[in-house]
Amino acid sequence: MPLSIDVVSIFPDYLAPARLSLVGKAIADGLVELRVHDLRNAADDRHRSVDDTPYGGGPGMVMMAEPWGRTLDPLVGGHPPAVIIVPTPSGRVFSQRTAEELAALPRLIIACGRYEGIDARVWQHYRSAGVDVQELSIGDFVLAGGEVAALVMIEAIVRLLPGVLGNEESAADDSFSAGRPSPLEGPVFTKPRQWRGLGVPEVLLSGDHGRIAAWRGEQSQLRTQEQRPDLQ
Ligand code: JBK
Repeated sequence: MPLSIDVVSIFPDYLAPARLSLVGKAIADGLVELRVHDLRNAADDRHRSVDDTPYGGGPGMVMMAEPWGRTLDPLVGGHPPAVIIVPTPSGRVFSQRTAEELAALPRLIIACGRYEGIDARVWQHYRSAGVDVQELSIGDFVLAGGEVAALVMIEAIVRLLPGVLGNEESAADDSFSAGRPSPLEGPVFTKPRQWRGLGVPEVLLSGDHGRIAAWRGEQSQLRTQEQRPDLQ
């Protein structure tokens, strides 16, 4: 069965890049079904409003519960049960482990809000109805909305699905893969052997797969120490 992904956004065109490249190929190959829904179709006034001022005051607008409820009800209803993912800077940090867990599920709904967020009762409601709602952040920085974070998560998840990567580019060696001794990949080189006076580390030309693996392990460790001492 293909992985089913429903994305809800007020900017459905923001998800267009998901039809390109690796994720686009996975869709074309029938490994992923991607549907994008315009939240404004569930608005109930002439202006198609989906937000209002925050209770308690303060800057910005908050997305109203009703359009979200109307849009999510028919998506949440199906079988097998869907998990709702909410990209938000106040969520748990999305990691390679999260991508691996989500890639094992059959149905994902990604709810893209604007920065000030969605009325919290929407998630209260679906959680009390038994839905797994996961608020996830792609990092400690501020975006204009959840759409780009949704694209990031979709790409990280879809490339892990069986049949998406060729044997050549297996996900096992990637940075952050479980099972790597150090989490970051080291430097890589390709032809030509000399470029602007710079050569390639001799070991990579040796054909000695044991020495090459050992060298890559050392480089991975150095790289991690240098760039991400927090991971050591
Ligand atoms: C951020 O997933 N995020 O990290 C995210 C989602 C929506 C808005 C944001 O500012 N950081």
